[in-house]
Amino acid sequence: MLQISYRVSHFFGVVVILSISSVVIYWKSHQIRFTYSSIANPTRQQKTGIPIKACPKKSPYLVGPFVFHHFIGTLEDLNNKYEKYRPELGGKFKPLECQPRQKLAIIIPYRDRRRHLIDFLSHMPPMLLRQQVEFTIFVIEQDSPEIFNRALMMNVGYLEALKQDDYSCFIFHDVDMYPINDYNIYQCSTSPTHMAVAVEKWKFGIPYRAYYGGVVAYPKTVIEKTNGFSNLYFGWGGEDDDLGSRLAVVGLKFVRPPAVYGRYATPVHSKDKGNPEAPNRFRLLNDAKRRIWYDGLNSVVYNVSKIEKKKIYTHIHIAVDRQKLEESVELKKREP
Ligand code: BGN
Repeated sequence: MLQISYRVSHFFGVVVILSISSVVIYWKSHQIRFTYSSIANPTRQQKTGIPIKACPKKSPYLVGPFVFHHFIGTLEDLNNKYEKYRPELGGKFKPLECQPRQKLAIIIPYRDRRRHLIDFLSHMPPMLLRQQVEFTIFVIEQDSPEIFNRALMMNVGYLEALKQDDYSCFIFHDVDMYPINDYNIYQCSTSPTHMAVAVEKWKFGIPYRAYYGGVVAYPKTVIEKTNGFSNLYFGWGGEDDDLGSRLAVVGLKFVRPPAVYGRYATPVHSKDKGNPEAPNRFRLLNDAKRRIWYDGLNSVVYNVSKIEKKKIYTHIHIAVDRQKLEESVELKKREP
């Protein structure tokens, strides 16, 4: 990455100084410095183990808009591609040149989307590294045969990620949405943030004003306030609208990045045959504001069937017993 800086100098002659990582030109009273630094190469400070300075508020590596490319290759190819960034097992990536400000867990509710997952894993890390973010991608896969429950997988992802490390920021992410602007920063502010505001499949817009799906960022404190998310939406639709209702109950509003930044590419695919519409979503949504206190993190029930700490991400397999879960929510409701 080439950086150019300028300052006024007290030296009035003409001199060029060359070193391995920079060229400094003194010309009359001007000093122009060209510095080359590679994100991939650890600094001397890091090699020596001396604490490194906090990352700047704005990363110097941001390039602005960039393009989504479908990745032709395997997970093994990606493991090799990212080896130079030295992720810890389970896929924890850290900027090598500075101390990041937040620990980010990206939670992907997942079932049966291998191709999209490979594209996601190919697309995301380079952008997040340019943003100088510390992050881990958690893929939360719901086992067959129960109907898919996206918001439940978000609750599970939150709880399971916290068992691995003290993450302060959580981004809940559809596997088939790919950000295409570096300035859409993957960090949490104090407010929850709806990040997917210019989505390709809706002509780089959103389907309705209150849409709150696709990609949302939550600081840990807000998830605690809303009791996480609803456990009851089995099937497609409504669970993201439910998240929005919860925020209103605890007196919070979500924010959005400007549409030029919150842009997402989306691959074309037909509606999931394996994920039928949730027939009770209208009834659930009507009642969303009342359920927040007993339907969420405090009543969730699930079993972890497998945790796979892969080289570049963590894959957690979850078994769901719908009856047990619904009973648990009901029990919580009746608690005095
Ligand atoms: C909406 C769905 C959302 C979905 C968007 C975009 C519902 C609830 C109806 C009362 N909401 O219609 O969940 O993200 O479409 O596809 O179905």
